[in-house]
Amino acid sequence: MAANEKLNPVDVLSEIEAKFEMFQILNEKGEIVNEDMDPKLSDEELVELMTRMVWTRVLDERSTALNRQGRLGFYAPTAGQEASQIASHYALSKGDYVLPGYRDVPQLIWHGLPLTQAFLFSRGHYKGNQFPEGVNALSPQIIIGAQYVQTAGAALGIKKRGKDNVAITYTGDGGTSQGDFYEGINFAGAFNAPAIFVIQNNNYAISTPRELQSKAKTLAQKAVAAGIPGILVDGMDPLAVYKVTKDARDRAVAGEGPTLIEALCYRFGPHTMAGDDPTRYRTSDEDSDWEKKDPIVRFRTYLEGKKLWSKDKEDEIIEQAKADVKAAIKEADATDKQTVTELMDLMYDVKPSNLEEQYEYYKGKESK
Ligand SMILES: Cc1ncc(C[n+]2csc(CCOP(=O)(O)OP(=O)(O)O)c2C)c(N)n1
Repeated sequence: MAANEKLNPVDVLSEIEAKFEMFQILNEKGEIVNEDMDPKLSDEELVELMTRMVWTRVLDERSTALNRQGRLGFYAPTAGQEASQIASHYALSKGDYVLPGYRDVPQLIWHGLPLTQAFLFSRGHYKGNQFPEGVNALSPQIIIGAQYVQTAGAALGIKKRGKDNVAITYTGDGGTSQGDFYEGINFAGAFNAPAIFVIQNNNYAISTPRELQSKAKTLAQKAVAAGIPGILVDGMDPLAVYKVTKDARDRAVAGEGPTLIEALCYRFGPHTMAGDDPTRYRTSDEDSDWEKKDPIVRFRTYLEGKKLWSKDKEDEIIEQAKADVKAAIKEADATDKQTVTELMDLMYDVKPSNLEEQYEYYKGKESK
């Protein structure tokens, strides 16, 4: 630019926005379109990743049905988001810390949370929040965006302890409109903390379309203001999601700080099972356009082409997942009901005096 030429902020913005193109490796037809960036997972790893995605799709179908039968409580469907959720998690190590949103129960399960406990969480039972030792994770966050601030803190803790781990968190597109989102990425950037911030942009915050959430052309570009790398990825492409998360993890562990990942995806089902009807705000054309991008369909095509996958293999996983769900719900049913006094005992070391009376009241009722 000539010295006397005025800097034009409109041009600066356009230049920045144009740089955020969607990164893809495996296209809708199951073809590799970006050979140079292929993470080159081994055959075994590819099969394991597909197995986890198929298993998770069955879990979603079964959880939705269990909710309709009144056997589960809160449930946020996950079908369509398997690449964003499972492939990003697959790039992590066991010692990493997962701070999920309410839709991210699958990542918790693959991080080691027993399925029975996930079901108890859904039922609002406190045992669903008592994670086993070694499962480095928090319970799913219900307050939109709050997990972004917690993740900055968790990542700083990892750094101070000199551990070779990261803290990863997930939010939706709606979550990026919250103050906590900006505070989290800014703080992690300022402290060069080993954090990975994933936005699962499924195009809707309940019924509010993504376009109404922000004037920003991409959500990934919000990283620029925090001075951290941001990348827009095809969230229906398991190889691309794996690759960008793995790279982000490598950078974080090498002391190079946090990354913001925007994964473009779609939820095939309703927002939650609490009465949302997506036909009121999405068209069937939009649904079918996204169904063509299904991460499981394209990954299946790719693996079948490599002779790594078959219908028999998939049926085996489906049956296994159904059996796992059946066993876990049976165990959840057999768990003792929680009592009010138990909740109070867990909550307080020394109970406030105004609760003593209530405590004694419930203790009397429970012993009857
Ligand atoms: C601070 C806060 N405000 C409002 C809500 C109510 N609420 C629950 S889900 C949701 C939409 C979130 O959308 P998004 O972040 O895109 O995530 P998605 O559900 O699509 O995964 C809202 C507004 C909440 N839980 N927390």
